[in-house]
Amino acid sequence: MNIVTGNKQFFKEVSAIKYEGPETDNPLAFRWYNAEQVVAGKPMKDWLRFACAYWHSFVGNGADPFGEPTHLYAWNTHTDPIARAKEKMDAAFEFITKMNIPFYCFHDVDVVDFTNDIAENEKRLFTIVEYAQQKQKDSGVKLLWGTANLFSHRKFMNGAATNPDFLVLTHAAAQVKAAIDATIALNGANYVFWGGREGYMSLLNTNMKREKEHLARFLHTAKDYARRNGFKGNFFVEPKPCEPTKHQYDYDSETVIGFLRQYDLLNDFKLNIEVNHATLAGHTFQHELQVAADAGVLGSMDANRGDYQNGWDTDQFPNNINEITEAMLVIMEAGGFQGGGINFDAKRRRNSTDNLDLFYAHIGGMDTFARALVVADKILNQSEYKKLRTQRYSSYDSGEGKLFEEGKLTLEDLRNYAANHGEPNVVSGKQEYFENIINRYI
Ligand code: XLS
Ligand code: NI
Ligand code: NI
Repeated sequence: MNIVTGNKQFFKEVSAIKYEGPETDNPLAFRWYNAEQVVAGKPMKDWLRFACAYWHSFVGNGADPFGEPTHLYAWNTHTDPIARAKEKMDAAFEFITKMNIPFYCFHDVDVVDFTNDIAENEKRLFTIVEYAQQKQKDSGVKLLWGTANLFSHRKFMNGAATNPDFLVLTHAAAQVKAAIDATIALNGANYVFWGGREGYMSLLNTNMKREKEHLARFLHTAKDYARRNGFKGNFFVEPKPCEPTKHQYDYDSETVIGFLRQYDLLNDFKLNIEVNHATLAGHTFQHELQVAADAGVLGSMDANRGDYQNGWDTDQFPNNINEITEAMLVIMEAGGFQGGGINFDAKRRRNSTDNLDLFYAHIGGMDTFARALVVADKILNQSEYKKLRTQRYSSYDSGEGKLFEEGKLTLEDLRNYAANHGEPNVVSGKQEYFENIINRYI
């Protein structure tokens, strides 16, 4: 990867972040992420496929409902929107290349400000897409996915594809069309739909059936357009149960898979699973990944973590090695992501105001995943983990258990088997033993 800067350098105090190993004292180095190191037959960079999220790292300004921005970006000073967008992209590619992050992700409005004029927005987006094409070429950085922001503008307050007003739906379509065009022009690997406002605040004013049908029709229409225009990548739906709406239609992995199946979208759509969305849905992250993997739709993930003491999407950088190790077990057993990677949908805290904090945040996140990858590989290949789990189900591997799995036994057969074999033994699930295996390899 080549470091790419603009005329100005925004992160002068930092040069390339390199792997120095677990013993290093350098806080601006990787202890675990060694891009070319081979783990289970693949270099780390190919397992992990890290991406930087444009919106958190170069747009989000630290403002919260109680206070004004605290991240005062040096790349946010121009009054001309295109000049400002270009400086922001200079900063983004400087950071991404210094971090050795191979991919990035963006919403349309992250890369350039939009107006209320559709043609003007398309023009602006294409100006900055051309700029990005050059940056990608110079650096080797690629687009993991593009998306459209269908939740910030006030016109989307009652939904985008699920809005009761058809005109609003068409405005959403205009944005999605341009964002798909941008993704294709930038050779993006995937395209994401996160339905931030696709849900309801009150069922009293909502025709849920009709709204969900509109959402499905919208996804089909967008997918057909992209395919007609040569897009070969995956579409991802990103589940989240609530926030900003009270109830979102893409609640969790199971719900989204059911929806995609019902509306015949499973050939083109997979899932993008986010850690903090899983926990908001009352699941562990591992659960959401496993559900997707079992259905063959583990597309990609948004990496972050929540806060156990509150119920918001706090989007903190990941640092929980146990949680991420358990996640990597699922991802490795699934053979990796289908087309996606690990996008840091995470933001530094409001009071982490130094440029260096952006580096520390990503270094910590990347090292957590790299370490978890190494640990998970050992657990899968050196420990009893897989064997013990398989053994729990061994009664289905032969005899009547096997016949049951094959659908060859009636309810009477099962009753007779029970009557002939007496009371089942008490068999331990060994949960603590399994938990100890994880910690032993960390
Ligand atoms: C918000 C979502 C959002 C998507 C992209 O909670 O995570 O950031 O990833 O629209
Ligand atoms: Ni996300
Ligand atoms: Ni989120």
